[in-house]
Amino acid sequence: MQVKMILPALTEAKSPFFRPIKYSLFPPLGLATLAAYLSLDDEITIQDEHVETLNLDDAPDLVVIQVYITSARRAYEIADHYRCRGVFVALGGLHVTSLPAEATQHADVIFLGPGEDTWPQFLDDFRNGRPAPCYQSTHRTLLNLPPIRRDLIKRHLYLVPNSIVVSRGCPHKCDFCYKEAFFQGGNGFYTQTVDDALVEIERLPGKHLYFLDDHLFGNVPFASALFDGMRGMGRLWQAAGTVQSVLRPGLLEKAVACGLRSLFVGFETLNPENLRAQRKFQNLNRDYNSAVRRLHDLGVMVNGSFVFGMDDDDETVFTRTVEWAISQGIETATFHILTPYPGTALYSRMAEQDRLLHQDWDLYDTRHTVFKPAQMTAEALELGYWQAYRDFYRWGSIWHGAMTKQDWYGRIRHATYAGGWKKFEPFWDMVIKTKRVGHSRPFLEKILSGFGRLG
Ligand code: B12
Ligand code: SF4
Repeated sequence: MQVKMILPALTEAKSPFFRPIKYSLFPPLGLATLAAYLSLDDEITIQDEHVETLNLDDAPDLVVIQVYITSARRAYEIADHYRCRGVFVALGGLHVTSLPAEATQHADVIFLGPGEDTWPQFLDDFRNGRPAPCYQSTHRTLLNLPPIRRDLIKRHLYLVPNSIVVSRGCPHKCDFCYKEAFFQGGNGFYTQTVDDALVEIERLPGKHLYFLDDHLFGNVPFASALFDGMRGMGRLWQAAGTVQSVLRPGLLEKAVACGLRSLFVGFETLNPENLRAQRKFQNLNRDYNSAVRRLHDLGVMVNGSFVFGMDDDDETVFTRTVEWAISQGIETATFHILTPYPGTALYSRMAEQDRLLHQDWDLYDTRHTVFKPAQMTAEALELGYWQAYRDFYRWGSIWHGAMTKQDWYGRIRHATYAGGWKKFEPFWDMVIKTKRVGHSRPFLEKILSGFGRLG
């Protein structure tokens, strides 16, 4: 059977603000995970429109498309194209799960939730000639998974080909997060066995890893055993974690001992009222300054994530947040405009309050205001968002942040990491055009390792 798996480009990836490097980081891990359930006799291709031009001139037996909210338009276009050619089209992913009635108009079959239980069931049904129109995941497990088909990934096109997830979901329930909608009808947080996770890590060549888990530290016994098992593997890795997990004594130290060198931390807001309103209780009453200090003292760089536009935010939020981040020496920051994704508690609340401005999913990209903010205009929210990026990444700010580090190694590491991410766009464009993104990985590893001083 010929199977084509497609990750369509997100709309913003085609916009004038497109930063190619952001979309050349990670390969389509979800599709490679699903490919593992196909047979070795099947002819499978995975195409990622962020890094290659799609060839749509074929007529495989089955087309599989992963749909994110801002790739929905493009995904449906590709799906319609193949269906016109008589090809059977399967759609799945976050957006399909949020809005099945919309997706089903463009598909022969849709999948709601994670695919590990429903996808193999569908493949049996499809081969037997009686596929159902919709499969809803209920039985959630990562036990006995077939090995991810990493051989189908074009590694050289990505800066971080070694992306990995060893859990799914998260134990928390923030109102704005996709998680509750996606995992509806079953377990919302579960992990692999530690042994299986270690085997998957062993399969990855080189040093660098990026854990894409929503919350790698969410199950403490699991994370602790995983970090023990990774000790001595010689890895350098990055991941995402909460403020709470950073402050927990012991676990962070274990992570650092096995190679954690940079962490994405969801600070989201400096305002406790906002945290309460979004039910982000795990961040309440946590000392953000101590969390950053703990990470830095252990040699871990911080990518702080912040959301603007919650109901307690007025126009002072941008400057206050940026100044705090710079004063703490946070190396990189990711800012977002609050975005009510369909299916989330936040979306229902905004709809009830009649505050949604439109349902143009292309603009639900966390760069546009899609709802009526409580204490500023929609325009002010967007302007403030862009200003925050400019203010945080100007050379003066980078220098200021770098000077919070204790020695020159730390300062140079800070400046090269922050500058490398946001200031060297022409360089990244050139390496992407010449398909040499992978060649930049040793440079990334050098910075993460503090130029060799942190192992
Ligand atoms: C990598 C990543 C990206 C990459 C995506 C490209 C890529 N190569 O995958 C990049 C950097 C481009 C990116 C960008 C953004 N991202 Co992002 N990203 C992720 C991340 C960290 C990992 C994705 C992943 O690989 N997961 C692991 C694999 C195994 O799971 P999966 O891809 O979901 O696939 C499974 C299922 O979805 C399902 N499935 C998927 N497709 C199909 C198809 C079929 C037919 C079937 C059967 C099943 C199926 O089965 C798979 C196996 O279970 C997730 C968080 C997370 N942990 O998932 C956030 C996440 C997807 N991103 C998010 C956000 C907010 C964004 C941005 C808006 C951020 C920003 N401001 O720039 C943008 C735009 C995305 C958008 N919504 O339009 C949110 C999504 C919110 C939403 N409702 O869309 C997430 C969930 C993070 C979060 N906790 O909020 N992101
Ligand atoms: S902690 Fe992060 S991943 Fe977990 S529910 Fe909240 S926003 Fe979602």
